Amino acid sequence: MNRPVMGGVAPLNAPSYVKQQKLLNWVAEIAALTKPDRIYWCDGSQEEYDRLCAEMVAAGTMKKLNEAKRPNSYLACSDPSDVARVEDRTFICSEKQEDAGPTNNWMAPAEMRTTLNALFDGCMRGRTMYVVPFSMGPLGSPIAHIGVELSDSPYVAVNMRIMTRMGKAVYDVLGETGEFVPCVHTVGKPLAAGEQDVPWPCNPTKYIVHYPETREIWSFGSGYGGNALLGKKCFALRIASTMGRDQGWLAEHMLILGVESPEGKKHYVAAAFPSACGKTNFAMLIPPKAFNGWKVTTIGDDIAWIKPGADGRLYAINPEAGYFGVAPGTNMSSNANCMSSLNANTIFTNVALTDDGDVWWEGMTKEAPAHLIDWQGKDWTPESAKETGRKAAHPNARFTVSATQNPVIDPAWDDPAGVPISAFIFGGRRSTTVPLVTEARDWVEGVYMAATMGSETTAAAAGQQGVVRRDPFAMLPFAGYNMSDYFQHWLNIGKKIEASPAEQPKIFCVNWFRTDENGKFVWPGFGDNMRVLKWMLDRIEGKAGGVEHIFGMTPRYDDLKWDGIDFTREQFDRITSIDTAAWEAELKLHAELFDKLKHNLPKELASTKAELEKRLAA
Ligand code: SAT
Ligand code: MN
Repeated sequence: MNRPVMGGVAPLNAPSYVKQQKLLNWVAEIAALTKPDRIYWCDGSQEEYDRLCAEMVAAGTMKKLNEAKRPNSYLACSDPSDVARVEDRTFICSEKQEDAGPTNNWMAPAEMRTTLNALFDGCMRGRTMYVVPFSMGPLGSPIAHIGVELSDSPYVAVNMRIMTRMGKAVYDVLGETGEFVPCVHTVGKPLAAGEQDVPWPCNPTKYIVHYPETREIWSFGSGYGGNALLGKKCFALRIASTMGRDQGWLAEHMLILGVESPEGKKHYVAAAFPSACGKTNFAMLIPPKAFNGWKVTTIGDDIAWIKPGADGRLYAINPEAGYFGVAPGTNMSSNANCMSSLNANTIFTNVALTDDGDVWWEGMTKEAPAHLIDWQGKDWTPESAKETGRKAAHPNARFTVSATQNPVIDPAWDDPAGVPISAFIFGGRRSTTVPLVTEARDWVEGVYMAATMGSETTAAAAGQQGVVRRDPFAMLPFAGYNMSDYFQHWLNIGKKIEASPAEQPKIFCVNWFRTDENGKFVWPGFGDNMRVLKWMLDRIEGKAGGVEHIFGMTPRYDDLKWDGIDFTREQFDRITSIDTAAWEAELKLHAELFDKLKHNLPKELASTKAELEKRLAA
């Protein structure tokens, strides 16, 4: 191995096509701090991807899957301590604490820099530092932005190639003076000379740090998902939301889908749900048979960047180029489009390995294979699982796959201009209280609904699962600044588009997750969500009725199309009924949230709440 002499600095090795001095200086500076053995500049080519994957197979980080069953695909299994985003280790280090707000962890930037400098000093010893240039959004789009991630994880480099527009071409857009968001990532496990590496290096100490004023990201100690693929939650949501606040646009935790009627009328809608609540499934929805002629197409499954256009409408792009989706529960009936996307060229993380070199996860098939190697490398059988309750795949197991493999990708998904948004949908995971679908009477009421959204927690984040927490706009772990200021920003955008002659998007709130007395979901969800989507489109076009209740407008049973499903009025009442006592309790939780967010809370939200309370009491 070609190591620098003790105490020496690895040569910069920059390719001649990198023309920006500021970038070169920064890479040299980070290398001087982190002291990698080598610096490698990623060009984003297929050859490079294949080579890095082969190196990880040799190192034991990944397994190559059976080429006949799952061509060009790999399985990576993480350290059992590194399986999800770590929200309690995520920091927004703005100069002023009030700019991070009460929902974010905060530390003064100077103090955090001191802490991180000590941790990053020599953290890449014995490793290669990969220079990963990427564009969030179509290269050169006026809505897109560039980042460069320096990481000592080859797993990060290959995942970034799928999840973003990564490679050489980014330097052409960057030129000599273009702006980029600097992202520094380390698994935090330097190697001493001759020390044998482990398959998934990481560190029990973790820091996911954002400096919004200088637009920097520093991540220490984790190799997993949003902790390490810094284009995703760190850049595209936390840093981008602050850019959006300053520049008049929105960075949102939203899927974007296109829906076309049999008559050929097309709308785009953006929908916010917390992590692991079905965004990928909704974005690839297959309408029920009775909806013959309706077509749903995907722009994105997780993140939307939205800017007001010259015509007063809101235009959205998907800043990502791939999907990092939850595998468990994905199957041919829940999401056939997703399943066929995963046929080849996919990286799986923390799913189980079959005896014939393929993958399996809970819910993939009704019956589990007779024998598997589980995500922790142990033998697994359905019988042993019954005894121990051990899952074959981790509940937050993921696939990484290019968006271009999605059979229902929207033709405009890569359009630099973005697509116009006709509606926003906000949804949480709630077993009670919140009805199937509600239309806000106006923008402010819609912002109120989104701001007060609650959801039961999932395996996407480390911590307790199934507890209801307020998750405003599904952005609780992702807003890069004060949540009340974020609400105000939404109200401001509303005022701006209201002043234009263009039609304003409608806002809806949905809940697919209400349960019966046995804890079973009442609503079938998945493809049948098309029934709700169609009602929304009919509302947009002024073609459907509904009934007003204390909280907004909901469809009556006969306002939905029920062909091809046996869903009774009784069942419908069950998931649309407003339980006054439950809503009184719910409003107390809204009050708690507003009390927590009282600094800069927009007064429109307090008055909307007062109106709600009045209607509830009447
Ligand atoms: O790990 S990620 O943050 O990318 C996934 C998620 O929480 O949605
Ligand atoms: Mn997400």
